[in-house]
Amino acid sequence: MLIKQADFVKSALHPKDYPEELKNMEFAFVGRSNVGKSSLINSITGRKKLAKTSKTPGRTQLINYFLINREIYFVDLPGYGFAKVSKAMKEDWNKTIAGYLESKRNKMIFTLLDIRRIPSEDDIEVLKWLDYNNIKFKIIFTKVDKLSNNERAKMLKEIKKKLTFSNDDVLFHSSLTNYGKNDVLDFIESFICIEEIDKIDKNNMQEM
Ligand SMILES: Nc1nc2c(ncn2[C@@H]2O[C@H](COP(=O)(O)OP(=O)(O)O)[C@@H](O)[C@H]2O)c(=O)[nH]1
Ligand SMILES: [Mg+2]
Repeated sequence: MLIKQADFVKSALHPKDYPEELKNMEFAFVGRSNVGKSSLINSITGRKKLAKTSKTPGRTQLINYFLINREIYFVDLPGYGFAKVSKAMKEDWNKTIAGYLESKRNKMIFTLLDIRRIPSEDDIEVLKWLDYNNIKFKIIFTKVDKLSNNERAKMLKEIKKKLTFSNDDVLFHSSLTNYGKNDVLDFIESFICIEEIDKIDKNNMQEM
């Protein structure tokens, strides 16, 4: 997929404030604060300042909607698991994230994991919850520029002690070098195509 257009649409806190759903499904980015959600959105859209990134974790507290090629939304969610905020603030953010995940939006969730870290309890909880609730998701390992191939293989081995997956089923990305950018874009494109075919199938079934 070639991204020709990417525009900020709006920030929202509650489902009632989300923009009206488009014909196509939307793609949301979830993960711990600082894992690289906003940077990933900027990398794949080729727009350096579209989503606000920050060295200080926990800056994005709202859900940010971006319209891509006038046909799909990218959704930048607040990060979870940032230790240095009050318990009340943490609860508010978790509510915002859960509100989105539990919403009936037609969505695909990218769950971002830092390749240098063992997944946290929060990460595992989110992945289990998505799986249990049959919500489509795809793991993207971020910041792969920070490790050599050797180190990456070692980390993956460690991470697999906590999480079951095959290397072919996950994506790897670096916002610094744009490594893996096309893999993410191809995945999104193929997903939109599958959705289209599903819709055609459903329509045909109704006509039969
Ligand atoms: N080296 C490197 N740094 C990254 C990468 N992605 C994000 N960062 C840095 O990590 C920090 C947090 O990124 P951000 O996108 O704001 O994370 P978010 O909180 O998940 O949205 C920023 O300082 C980014 O520059 C990456 O792929 N490689
Ligand atoms: Mg962010």
